[in-house]
Amino acid sequence: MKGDKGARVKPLAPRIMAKRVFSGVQPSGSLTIGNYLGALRNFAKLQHEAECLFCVVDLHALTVPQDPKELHQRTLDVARIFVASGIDPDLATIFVQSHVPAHAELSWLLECTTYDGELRRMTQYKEKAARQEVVTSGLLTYPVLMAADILLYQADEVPVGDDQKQHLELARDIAVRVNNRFDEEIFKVPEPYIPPKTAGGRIMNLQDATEKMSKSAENPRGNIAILDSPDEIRRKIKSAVTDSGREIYYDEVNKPAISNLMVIYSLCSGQSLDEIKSAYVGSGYGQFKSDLAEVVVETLAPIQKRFTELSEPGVIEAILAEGRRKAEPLALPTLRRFQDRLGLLALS
Ligand code: AQP
Repeated sequence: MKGDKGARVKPLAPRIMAKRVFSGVQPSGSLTIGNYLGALRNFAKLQHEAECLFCVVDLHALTVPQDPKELHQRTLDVARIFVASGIDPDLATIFVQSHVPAHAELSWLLECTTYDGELRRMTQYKEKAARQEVVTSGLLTYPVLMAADILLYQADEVPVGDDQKQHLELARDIAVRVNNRFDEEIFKVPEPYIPPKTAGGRIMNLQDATEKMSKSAENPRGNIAILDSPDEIRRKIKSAVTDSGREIYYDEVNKPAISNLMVIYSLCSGQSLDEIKSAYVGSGYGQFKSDLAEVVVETLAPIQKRFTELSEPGVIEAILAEGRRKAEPLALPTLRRFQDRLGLLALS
């Protein structure tokens, strides 16, 4: 990325890539190491082998109450974290969902082909609805907006964490339903790319290893935020729950908390789970946790440094403006074709 203060990002000639990848992140809280290990890290790798669109899905964040000022700031911050995590705006398209109105338009059209029962079954809806005093219809229909995000770009592949698996299956079902109805490939049926748990597909909460680490969690002690200071990271890892015994080995069923910490250690250090197990034979949890904290601090330090550099006014805004310029022309032909097949009147 070449981005001096306020500089416009130089448009490059389009690269010819065999596949197109789309993924999004909600600006609904401070991004966690779960978002990084489960999603962002993979985005940075994929940009070298596919045409990638990475989106700050701000409309999704509105499904639960948001403070407008915070939402505004977080939208910029998520885009900064994309770039700070290694996504290069010269290689990938980075943009904000609400900047391309076709997402919301297609979402409505797809809602009219999705069944109420399909949405009410969604695990994430049930979990999030249970935590809200008032449940908006947006929380229920959110997976349709996610389907629109993906189908609009004819994405071949969608890299996500394990928690999004069910939503992706719905996006595939919707695509197949529409294609069958019109006997034509209106939408490409996307393939999920979900890393296994040991490769970061589901990083768990440090205070409760049965819960996914989540950026909007009520208790921030269970999360490591990408922007946490080194001391916060050390404190949170020190107070992370552990399992009975003192041995360190991977066993998701009997040692879920230690297994989760080992996965974080492994992904941050590049060491295998077996190497970590051997390194800590007989040493107990204390030493392991204190080393883990340093490994996490070291992993996040360059991202935090880059994030600060990107906070110069105008830098991220220029990247997002360029992203919208690249994304919208990719989205519109799909929307127009579907509108036409549905019988909506176009005026020339
Ligand atoms: N704990 C996690 N482990 C692995 N991957 C994760 N992801 C989220 N949490 C974990 C992946 O990060 C990407 C962006 O997520 P999102 O912003 O679309 O929302 P989410 O999946 O609902 O993530 P959060 O952090 O739990 O957000 P909130 O608290 O707002 O609901 C996705 O690919 C996701 O799978």
